[in-house]
Amino acid sequence: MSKINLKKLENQAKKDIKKAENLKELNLVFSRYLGKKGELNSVLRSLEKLSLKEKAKIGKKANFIKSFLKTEIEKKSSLIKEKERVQAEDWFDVTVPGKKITLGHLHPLTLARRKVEEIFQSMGFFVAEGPDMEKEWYNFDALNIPKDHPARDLWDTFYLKNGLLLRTHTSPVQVRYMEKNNPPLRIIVPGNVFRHEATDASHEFQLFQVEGLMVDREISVANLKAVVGQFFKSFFEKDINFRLRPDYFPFTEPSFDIAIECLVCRGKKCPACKETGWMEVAGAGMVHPNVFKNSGLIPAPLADGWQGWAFGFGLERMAMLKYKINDIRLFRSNDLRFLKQF
Ligand code: FA5
Repeated sequence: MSKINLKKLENQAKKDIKKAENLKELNLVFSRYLGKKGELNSVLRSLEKLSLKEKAKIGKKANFIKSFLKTEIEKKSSLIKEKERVQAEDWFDVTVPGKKITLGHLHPLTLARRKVEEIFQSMGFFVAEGPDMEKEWYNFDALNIPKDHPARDLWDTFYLKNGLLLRTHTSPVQVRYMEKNNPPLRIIVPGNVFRHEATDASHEFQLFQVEGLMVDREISVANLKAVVGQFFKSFFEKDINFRLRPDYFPFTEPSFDIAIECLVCRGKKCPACKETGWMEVAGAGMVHPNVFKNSGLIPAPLADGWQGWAFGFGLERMAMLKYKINDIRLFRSNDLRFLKQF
């Protein structure tokens, strides 16, 4: 076999390797050129008839082509295998049922907040807002709590470097709203409040409060109790026991605390209700005349027959009772095992 024939054989083999589309075809190429009875071996066998010089020359060339083709076939084999692997991965069986997509859902406090807003809106209340960072005036002074008054100790306050503070309750929005709006008024104010206090099963340092304010002619504690009772009934979707007891707030007179019979333990006493069977959910009372005055409603509305009542309840505590949660800290723990239940 001449040199030219060897070159031709090499070129043809290269073309065949390139053409092979799968391992079966590639194996055939291998057998055809490199197999025992393959073309290269037959070249090597035919060398016997040649002179020593030619044997050495053509034999060297044939062995070189042999190892070159072997490498090329191996390369091609890896390429085919990789291609088949990718194709297998891309393969899509339309009949296989799809994976269920896990949908996000609302946080229990958002659910509770929305429910509260819906109930009060259905009773004609407007949803108002105020800033989380508040002036001392609105958080305290305007609410009849002058500087150095011991009542400020009721609210452990985070004071900010910019001269403001993180509001400790939603009551400042009573004043902000009455500055801009004339009675009759019916509002609720849901929002964050912050208190520099230690946490336990029923206390957090950041919580949601919902303020309620109604100013109208000849309204009394009886109206407050009726509205609150109706709200509880709609929120818990059943009749529940609640009580008003005398309390003290500088911005209401008289003042009350409102407690609900603990729904976590049904009054049997548990950590959520501090073993009392009752959970305090709100402070409330008739709006103090000084608050009207500080809001710019002068002369004092009382003179004209206007009265007002207000309440402020903790949304977490309401949600604890509704969903039977025995520790307030769970709400902001970001524990998915807890959150996934809602
Ligand atoms: C107030 O904040 C008054 N502004 C409420 C008010 C409004 C009274 C209008 C009169 C008129 P108090 O500090 O008691 O009051 O808080 C009201 C409610 O917020 C409590 O009954 C409780 O449900 C909730 N609350 C207060 N502090 C915490 C706390 N650290 N963790 C969880 N809930 C709290």
